[in-house]
Amino acid sequence: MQVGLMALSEPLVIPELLQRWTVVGIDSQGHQEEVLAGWREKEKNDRSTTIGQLISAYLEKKSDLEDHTVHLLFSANRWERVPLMKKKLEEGITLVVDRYAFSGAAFTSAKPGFSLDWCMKPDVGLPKPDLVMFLQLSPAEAALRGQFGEERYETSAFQRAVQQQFEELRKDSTVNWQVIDASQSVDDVHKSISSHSLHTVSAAQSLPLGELWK
Ligand code: FDM
Repeated sequence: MQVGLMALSEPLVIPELLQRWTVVGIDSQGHQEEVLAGWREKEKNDRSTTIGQLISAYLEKKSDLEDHTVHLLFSANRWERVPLMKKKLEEGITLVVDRYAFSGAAFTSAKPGFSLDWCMKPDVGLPKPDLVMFLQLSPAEAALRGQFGEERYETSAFQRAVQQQFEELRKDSTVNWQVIDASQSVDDVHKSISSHSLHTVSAAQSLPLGELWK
């Protein structure tokens, strides 16, 4: 059984890279690859679940939600996809998951009054990624890449606080974190992601699916 599952927790989205990411070339090893991004598949108009729609409206500032509530909704939105994720993993499909529980913990714990420990709790036991890639970019370089949009959380001060929380999360040696230098060219970033991915997919074949943060 192949249990490759990766989460891409990036401080800033690089659209060209995400496009390439979906064609990372896992097929050349005879494996299938599939993107399962839950509510985030807005490019594909997939806001299929009720919870996903609540989160989207909140991020687009069309509605307000209490901070603990939105945190738990993000987590619930992952849990509601777990049966499907497990089914696909059992079929031998490698899942590439954008953000996942790591963004959940980093973003909420960057808000005043939230501990990282509390923020991680609702996601304890989710399918554990075999690899988590963090695309590292300095705030100065990130600023050159493009402007923030209108969505909630898209301010430099908040993103800096989020980055600090990611640094805390990365200290956890039970998760296979790999930091990718995102200041390289798109080609080089792609090569690096591709090589980590292929290595992990092949190593994960003989491993059972783990439980996150347990
Ligand atoms: N985000 C994302 C959270 O606050 N919690 C979560 O659990 C997840 C998955 O939502 F600012 C935040 C991160 C980001 C916003 O995500 C929308 P995208 O990937 O930028 O669309």
